[in-house]
Amino acid sequence: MCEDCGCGDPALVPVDVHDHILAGNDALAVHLREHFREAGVLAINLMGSPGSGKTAVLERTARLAGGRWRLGAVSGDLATDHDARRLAAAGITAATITTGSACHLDARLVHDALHDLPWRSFDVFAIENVGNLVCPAIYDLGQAANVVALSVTEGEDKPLKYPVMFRKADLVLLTKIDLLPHLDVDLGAIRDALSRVMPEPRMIAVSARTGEGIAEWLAWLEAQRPRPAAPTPHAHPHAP
Ligand SMILES: Nc1nc2c(ncn2[C@@H]2O[C@H](COP(=O)(O)OP(=O)(O)OP(=O)(O)O)[C@@H](O)[C@H]2O)c(=O)[nH]1
Ligand SMILES: [Mg+2]
Repeated sequence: MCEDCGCGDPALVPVDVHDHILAGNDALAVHLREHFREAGVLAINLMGSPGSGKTAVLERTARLAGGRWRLGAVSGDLATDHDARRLAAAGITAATITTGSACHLDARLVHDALHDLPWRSFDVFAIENVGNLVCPAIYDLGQAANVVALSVTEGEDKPLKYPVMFRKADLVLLTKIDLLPHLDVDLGAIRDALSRVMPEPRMIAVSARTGEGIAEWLAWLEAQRPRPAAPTPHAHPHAP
């Protein structure tokens, strides 16, 4: 149970109090987004079920793109710093956010974690959210894009069962596709489910184990990176 947001239970957190919490969160998220944009940092909110392969994808990303981009991350978990340690071992500058009982990250937690990170130097900053297909989708963290890791073992119907998460996704990473030969998974059914909930369905199938699809994921990240603002033309000509 998430004591912070009450997991949408109005008996625990009245609707007006919940709205107030979200409004405060959103104001701080706007502030974070502005900072990321000014510093040229691509911030990604990486969400998904527990064990869907979020950390493994980031580890693979570092192996293939570590020389090209300065990568940073925060990793949210109820307990342990396992993921931040894994990410650091892969070459990502990473910090842990320990949430205790909260089942999602919020803008305040991310903001405070940034104090311990050289975040302005990052090209790509991954916010690995707490493993959960519900609450993380509700909290804006100042990210430029939402990415949801959905593993092939979770079942084709998850986008239909957790529409809020998938409706907010800019990209779904279908993870662990090296396992497909061992499973009865209908990729068409997953694509169909995504097309019913995502406003602009976009899915990349990847395997952190074999590296399949990771190049496409990197190309997607590259396309999201902020471009430097074009110089504004002078209104008057310079004297020769
Ligand atoms: N076969 C296979 N296993 C994978 C792949 N990616 C991750 N795994 C395994 O799936 C398990 C969970 O992976 P993690 O990367 O820890 O998943 P996560 O989403 O970060 O987990 P939490 O942060 O705990 O929610 C581990 O045992 C990984 O080895 C993959 O591409 N293929
Ligand atoms: Mg993880």
